[in-house]
Amino acid sequence: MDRLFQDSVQRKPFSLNGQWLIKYDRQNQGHSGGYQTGRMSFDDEIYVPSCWNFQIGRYDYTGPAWYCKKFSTDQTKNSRFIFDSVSGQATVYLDGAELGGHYGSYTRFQFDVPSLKPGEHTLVVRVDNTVNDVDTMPLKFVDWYVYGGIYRPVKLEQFDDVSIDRIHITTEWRKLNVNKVTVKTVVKNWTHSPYSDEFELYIDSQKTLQQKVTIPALSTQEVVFELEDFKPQLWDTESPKLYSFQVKCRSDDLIERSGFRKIETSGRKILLNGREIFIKGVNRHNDNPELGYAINGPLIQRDMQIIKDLGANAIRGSHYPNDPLVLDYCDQMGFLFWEEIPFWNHPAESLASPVLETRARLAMREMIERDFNHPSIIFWSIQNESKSSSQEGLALFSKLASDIRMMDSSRLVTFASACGKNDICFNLVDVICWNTYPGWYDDDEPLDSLDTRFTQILLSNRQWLDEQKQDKPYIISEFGASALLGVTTFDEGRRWTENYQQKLLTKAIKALVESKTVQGFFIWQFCDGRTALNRKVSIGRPRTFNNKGLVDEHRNPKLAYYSVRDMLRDIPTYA
Ligand code: GCB
Repeated sequence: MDRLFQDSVQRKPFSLNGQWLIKYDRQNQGHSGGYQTGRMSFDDEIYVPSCWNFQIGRYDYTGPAWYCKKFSTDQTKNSRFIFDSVSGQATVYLDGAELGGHYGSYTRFQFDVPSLKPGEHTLVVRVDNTVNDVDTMPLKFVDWYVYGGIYRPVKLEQFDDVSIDRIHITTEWRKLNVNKVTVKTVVKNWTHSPYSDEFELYIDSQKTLQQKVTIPALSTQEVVFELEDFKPQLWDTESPKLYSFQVKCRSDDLIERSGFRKIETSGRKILLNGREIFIKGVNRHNDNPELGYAINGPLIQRDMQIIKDLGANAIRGSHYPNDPLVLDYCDQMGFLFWEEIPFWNHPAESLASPVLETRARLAMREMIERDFNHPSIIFWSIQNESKSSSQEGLALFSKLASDIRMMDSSRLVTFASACGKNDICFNLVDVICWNTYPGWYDDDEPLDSLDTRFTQILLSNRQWLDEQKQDKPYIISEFGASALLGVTTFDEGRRWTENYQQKLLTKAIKALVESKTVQGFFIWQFCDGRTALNRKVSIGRPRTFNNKGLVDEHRNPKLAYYSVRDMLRDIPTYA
């Protein structure tokens, strides 16, 4: 996985990025045609990581496609094939034999091949980004672009005898002080004999602890380090202090980076290290007009700089697990991050599907396992705008909420509701988040009185929450208006103009701050982004883009960007 820091000293990963061959399989003939061997004729070459939609003529391709890459190894080694993200359903074949499958477009998966023989190998991946109306994540009806392909890095790691597979760092607090830090690692012994070794923990390159451990043959075991006297400097938005944790033994090492901060609620307040915070956030799709989800390091870094400059302190990674690079930048730049699974506008019928339940719970587990150590992440979100007013929603979201708390009790649980006062799932969360679009979808209030209207809505929602005994923080997780870059007017009431968006956002932010009803907000959205091509979505989306960005898809600022920037910079993060 590509990170912003060196994640191992001893490993020599073998990148499987670069040119691959691809065969599109609209008729789904690949299995009967023996494509898993990689011996068919191909349509094209394709660079990995990328989205196939950027190949000429494939902009709207949805369905199966077969990728193939040949590579060579020179020694017999225990091998692990790691895929950072592949769209939809992936099935992986090595030298014609199936290694396994994975469903879920935005998380990492891997397959282990003990004692891979030297020589030339053929790696084939069947990728299928088909979506339906019932049990895919996301569904067919979605307001962003569901790209296809192998769009995050692929690599091969090789091990002699053991591999250190994961580091999870947990903190036990005594009030606002770190009482104990536990560094839990998972170690795999690939060999047929027990492996005994000294395992060492280094913090910022200083050897801190060591212990002798024996891992039984062919098994996976936890190796746990407990730090009783480690008194780290805390991480916060102003001073995002990070530490490096390296666990090593004779034949492998793994490095993670983390920080220490306490996030909790107290009544309606959100507290970061005991200090009340106000969230000034933007929603961001990890998308780019030339690269899609394969948006690379320099472009991500630029987005982060633009958002910092805007005066925001938080980002919602709408609507799926983000690239680990985004999270690394958030950690080191002091952003607060909201992460969620691609659970978007699922209706009640679909929420009852056992297949959807399995997929949602897997996505949640993979996201939390992968991103557990990022101090920037403060919210795990269950879903966006799915039917949280239904019993089906309540049943499934209850399971997801308890899965989250079982895996990670150190963060806040939320979801973005579109059901408002009909929602029956607010008891499940720590923070109530509500999407609302006055002045765009929700009502036709004239622009001039929109601030009053916004205030009325906020006060009435807060009052309703009080009546429901929901004494919790309340956040507006989406609000906004579309503007086409370059379309300006003297007539501010004209929708789709930069002026209308500018006015709407500034009035909304004023109401959000002055009404004292919310603990923060996330503007919809940071930048314009490509949306679904089907008529149902695109009919209200000029250029087939969602145009509610503060900047357009090339990150050119609209008028609203400057006005919002002036306002956000003046809103303090800490009370
Ligand atoms: C929403 C969705 C978001 C959409 C946005 C819009 O409520 O959560 O994904 O793109 O509204 O622009 O309609």
